[in-house]
Amino acid sequence: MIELFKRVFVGVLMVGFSGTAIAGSHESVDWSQAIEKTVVLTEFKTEPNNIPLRPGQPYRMRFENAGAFPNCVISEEFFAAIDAAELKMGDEVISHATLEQISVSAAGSELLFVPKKTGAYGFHCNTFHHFVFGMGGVITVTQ
Ligand SMILES: [Cu+2]
Repeated sequence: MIELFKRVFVGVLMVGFSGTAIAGSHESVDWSQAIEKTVVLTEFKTEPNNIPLRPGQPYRMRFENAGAFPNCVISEEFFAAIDAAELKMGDEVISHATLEQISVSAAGSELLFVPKKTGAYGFHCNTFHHFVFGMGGVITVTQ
């Protein structure tokens, strides 16, 4: 039990959780309709770096790390504008995630979510010097 608690606690620290669970509005979502998207992170870019999404559409977004360093996707604004149902980081699965960033190790990460609000949301990687060299982009949610 203590081991499990430690594992979950470390996972929570790694993804920068705010600690609040989202109310379960995504429980009625038909995830078989989820559109799959893949985002590949390397030094010092994110491919694609312009990601168009539709509000209300479920997505399964896979983050792959093809770089030599740990990379991440940080966007407090974007993660506040989605209903995140599940986050996988390697083998670890975290449900009902409220998050501000996703850490992407060599094992990759995957986020199941529905955009709630239209808008343009900038994101970046905070590994040392990565954003300075252009590691970031924009997620645009439009009707
Ligand atoms: Cu980076």
